[in-house]
Amino acid sequence: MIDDSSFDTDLGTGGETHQHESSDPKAKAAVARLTTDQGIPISDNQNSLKAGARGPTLLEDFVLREKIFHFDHERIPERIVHARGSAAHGFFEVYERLADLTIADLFQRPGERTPVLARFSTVAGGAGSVDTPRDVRGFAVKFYTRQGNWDLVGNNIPVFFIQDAIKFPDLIHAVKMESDRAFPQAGSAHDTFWDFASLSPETTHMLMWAMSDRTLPRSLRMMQGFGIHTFRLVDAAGASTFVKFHWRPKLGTQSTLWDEALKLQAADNDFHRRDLWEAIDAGDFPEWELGLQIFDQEFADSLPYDVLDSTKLIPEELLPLRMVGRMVLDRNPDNFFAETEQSAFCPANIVPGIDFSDDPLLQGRLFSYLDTQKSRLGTANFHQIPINAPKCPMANFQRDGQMQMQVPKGRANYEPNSLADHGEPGGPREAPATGFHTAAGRAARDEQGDKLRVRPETFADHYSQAAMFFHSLTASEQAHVASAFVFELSKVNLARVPARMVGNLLNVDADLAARVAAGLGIPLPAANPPARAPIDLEPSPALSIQANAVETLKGRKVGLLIADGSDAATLDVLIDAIEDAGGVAFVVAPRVHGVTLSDGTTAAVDGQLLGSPSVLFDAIAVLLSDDATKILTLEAAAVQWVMDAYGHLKTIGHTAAAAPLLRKAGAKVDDGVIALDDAAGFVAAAARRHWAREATLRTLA
Ligand code: HDE
Repeated sequence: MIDDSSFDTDLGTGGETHQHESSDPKAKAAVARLTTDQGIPISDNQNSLKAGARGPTLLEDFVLREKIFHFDHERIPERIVHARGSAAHGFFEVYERLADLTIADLFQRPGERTPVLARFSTVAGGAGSVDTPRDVRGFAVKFYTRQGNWDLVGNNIPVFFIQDAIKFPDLIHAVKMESDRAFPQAGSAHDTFWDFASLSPETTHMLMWAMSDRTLPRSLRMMQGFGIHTFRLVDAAGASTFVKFHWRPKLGTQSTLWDEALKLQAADNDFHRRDLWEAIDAGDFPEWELGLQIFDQEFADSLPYDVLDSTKLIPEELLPLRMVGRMVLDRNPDNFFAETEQSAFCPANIVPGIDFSDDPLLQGRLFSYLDTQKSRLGTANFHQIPINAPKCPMANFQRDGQMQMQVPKGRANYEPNSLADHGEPGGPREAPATGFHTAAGRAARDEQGDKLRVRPETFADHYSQAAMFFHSLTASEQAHVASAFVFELSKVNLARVPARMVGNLLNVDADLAARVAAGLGIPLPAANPPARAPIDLEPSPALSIQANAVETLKGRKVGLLIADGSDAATLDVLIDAIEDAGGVAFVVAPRVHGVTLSDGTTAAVDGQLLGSPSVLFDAIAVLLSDDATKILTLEAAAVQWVMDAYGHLKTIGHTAAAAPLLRKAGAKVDDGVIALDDAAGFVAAAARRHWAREATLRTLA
């Protein structure tokens, strides 16, 4: 890039079309000159060159041609999966030296910070799709270590749909919009997905997660992350241990309800993207801890499932997490295209001290990502794009190719060479001691034998962990799973598919299968014969979101409904209390300007009632006077505001005068419906949802 400061910064004489010029001479000097891609100053960016004022545009107008040409090529192919995403910069800080486990450089010096880029994504929808469909979320982290880039490309769910990479194109074709009609966008509730899923029992465990609240995150900042596969850590002696990677959000794990997620799609397409951006912008930096599950072959052999099977997890109760560091995201990208769209993650990017396992899903991924980057970013030199380039020195004999940005000097483009002996630069050399080594002994155990296209027998149990997950949920979470299956399968028009799916669910839990069949109104089919009979596994309470909810207002938003005559003191006290508790207060009113409070002052309003439905908030407060209540009780948007918050089990604070509005919305007094004269009580209650209310609103069947 050319540093404009070394050039003449005179903006030219200019006419009335130079709108970016300032009359302030200092500001004028600071404004860069508008040029073509070739650096030629542009005098007029408003009008193309014509033969006469009303005449034809001239082909010689290189300013116009270059501008339109560049615009025509602005888009690159979107990711085939995970197309919609948001990234942020930050750092990873290691707590302790992990030399006993790994030589990975980023884990050696306690307190040291390694720069990271994290990108969160939905899987099925296109780049312009909404943020809150029922979908798995990608959780990809690029660590720019001193020993090269390590990409931990995970999801917010610890297991996956399939066991072998060869099924991935089928899975994705089935879940994406159907190929003849191009709908539905960003959703699995359609024929082809459930046709594939019901024919593939290995998907069952992941389906339980996908139908649970895990796929409806409240915020990208409130999601767990998982590397899913078993990896290896390698120590200085070359010995390795198995490892599974986990990210735990400091704000707690939280989801929305299905009805809420649906309404969020209408309220704000960019709900998650905006939330992440605004939090970082406000200095409220999201944070996760990195936890490791470390185990050896003996432990792996003791499990009734295979640690190379990505449809299985290792319960924390059996193997606790060792928390080894934290990731903080503290900077938004300067440019979405350059730093998010062009970011390229690849599970094959690992550093000395980390190694793969023989998980056949992981092995397939090692090929796919590099390949897809070439197609998406157009050149084998995509690693030179700033967001993808390592922040440590990089040198090899790869040369040329489209969009080559490096200008290597000399003749050394091969190796071995003896050019250095002849006084010429010889180029980089191998690093046998410190370079990447495949873990000793990795090949010895499993990688020999006949060439076979088979699944190992140890991968054959598709139901035991699905049942374990279901039995680890609260009754309310189980009801959500049942309802989600009913909703999704109710959208399926292939007559035999729902029954086939219920036939699989019978191998998970008879009650769940019966609830889904009843919800669909179909007779209970016979169970489909399992490849291997399921076994009883202990529930893992750590898998429930509700049971492990963190009660805090940090990172949460409270909507405050005011109107003319709302009590100024109550509003002040409430805003202070919310902010003291780490929350964000958002004032909503029927109009954004000119709302007059009880003391005659004009209120600062953040959002208009119609544009700020209560789904956008974690709790609400209704601060209305008698007169305003009379008016707003006749306003559907205000009634809906309260009705949704109540239905979504949120805390509702209200002035005594606002009680008629609550009554009209059907809100009944409970632990979560609180009089606003107790601001502290309201703020404490606002930090949680009121699950007991759910049974009064839904059948939970
Ligand atoms: Fe991916 N996946 N994947 N995937 N994946 C991609 O790479 C693929 C899988 C994941 O924010 C693609 O650059 C195959 C599991 C994330 O940019 C592609 C298989 C997990 C992201 C690809 C899997 C993931 C991707 C599309 C089965 C969780 C987004 C664009 C063998 C551990 C990264 C791209 C970002 C992206 C292939 C399965 C996570 C096509 C073949 C399992 C978070 O290469």
